[in-house]
Amino acid sequence: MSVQVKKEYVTVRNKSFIEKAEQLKPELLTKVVKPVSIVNVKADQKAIHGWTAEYAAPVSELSERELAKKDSFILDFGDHQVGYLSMDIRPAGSPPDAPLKLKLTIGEMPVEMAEPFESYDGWLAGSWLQEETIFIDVLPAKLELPRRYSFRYVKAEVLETSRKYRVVFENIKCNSVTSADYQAVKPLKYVDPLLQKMDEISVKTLADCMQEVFEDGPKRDRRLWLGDLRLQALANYKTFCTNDLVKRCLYMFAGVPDDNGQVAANLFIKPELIADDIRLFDYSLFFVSTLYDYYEATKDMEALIDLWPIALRQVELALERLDERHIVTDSEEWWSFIDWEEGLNKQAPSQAVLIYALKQAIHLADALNAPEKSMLASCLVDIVEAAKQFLWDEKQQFFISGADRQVSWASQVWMVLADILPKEENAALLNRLLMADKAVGMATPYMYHHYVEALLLSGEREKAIEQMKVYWGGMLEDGADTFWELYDPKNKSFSPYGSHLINSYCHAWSCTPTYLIRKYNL
Ligand code: RAM
Repeated sequence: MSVQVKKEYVTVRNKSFIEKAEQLKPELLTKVVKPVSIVNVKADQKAIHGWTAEYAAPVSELSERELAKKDSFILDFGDHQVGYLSMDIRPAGSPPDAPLKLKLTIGEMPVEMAEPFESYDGWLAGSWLQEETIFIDVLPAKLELPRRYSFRYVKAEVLETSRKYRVVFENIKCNSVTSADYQAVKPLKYVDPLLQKMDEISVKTLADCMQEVFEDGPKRDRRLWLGDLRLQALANYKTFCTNDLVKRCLYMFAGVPDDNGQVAANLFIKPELIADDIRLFDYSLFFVSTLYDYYEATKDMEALIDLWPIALRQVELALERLDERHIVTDSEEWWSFIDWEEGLNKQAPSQAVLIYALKQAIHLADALNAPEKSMLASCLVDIVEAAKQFLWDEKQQFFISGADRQVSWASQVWMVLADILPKEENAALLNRLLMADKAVGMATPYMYHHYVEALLLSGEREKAIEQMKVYWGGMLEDGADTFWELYDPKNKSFSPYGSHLINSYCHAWSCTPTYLIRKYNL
């Protein structure tokens, strides 16, 4: 699967929105973190990706180790870090008569320490893999790496010294950065230790993704995606309450729409605010959802007045995609995200996302007393009716999607979230889904989040908790320090990008257990 970008978009820059976003730029909080031990990474069939990190020696031993050519060590920082690495390197033996050639490999998971990055053959740029080859002419030296890394492990390999000198590494540390303030998070009062742990790791995942914007993943893609932002914002309202960061991100999307008024699916922040040339049907609509959730959390009327026209425009554009039956038009290219599940048809889940966002738009229009409210309400009736008439298969008792009448988890889950059937029917639909052997499945924590929330909204609380324990609990059992971008309990090396090496192991859209636990008092 790959992303094809066909169209060139003209960005319209709204200076006042961009300026507002700039004024809301957060201060980054820093903390010095030191490694906790030297480890060996060993092959282990039972471990995730077949590799495990094992304690080898205390870090203090490093200052006694003189490393020559081909020597190496791996450090474990004990937990996931996002920040800047530095270390002191001094020579031992004769005066250094040649430069030191040093290779550093920085990774979130043991597998990144074990499998050479040269073996990577996926379709995303291999430059996301974190490594450095450094030449140092003058020793002793203080090495301060300029790039920000996302990691738990650091491998140092001495590629060249000379026969006459060796090197000693000392004072290795990470200056970790985040815009999240842990002081603001209320401790949980729950007794279930697994839910407690899940909450903790979700909060850590969110914090590590909170930088100058809500990044999707601090290792990759390090940028602002609307679909991820929506879930991060929900988790944020229950934890850090850094509501201005959500506001900043909303103004950023609103600051650089295209000349048709559509917001981009994702933004680059540097060297200046740039809209990427990806448009996604569902992500654009999530501008409405994110604004709705922000307004519900803050009642910030000024922001709502500013941003409503952009939100409304996303709905109008989505409505333009409806056919004469009021059904969202399906197409081949990457037009709606929904999930990374291979072969997933996006039509029915996108229809449901439209219904979901349209309902929120109507609430916002109501809060604003906006004249568009009645137009939106009458569209909603047509679109819901159409979904029931054309996307419901009476015989199978499932929603179907696309010309091949595909039955998928995504379609059923999103139709439940769209809330077009009575609660008991939603619950029955989700229960039937559990028995359906041919339904197209789910690939990401992003989709699992929606599944769990659909269960909760249908009154299936115990099942929701059970699913969370299996899914996010499974990541914990597999050693997650922060929750991952991808996790398929049946195929743990799954990557939509062609290699598990490039997957992100601290990913925004995986941070929602804290939201689910705290919102629904699980
Ligand atoms: C991937 C990332 C990102 C997501 C997009 C659609 O690039 O995981 O978080 O929003 O896909």
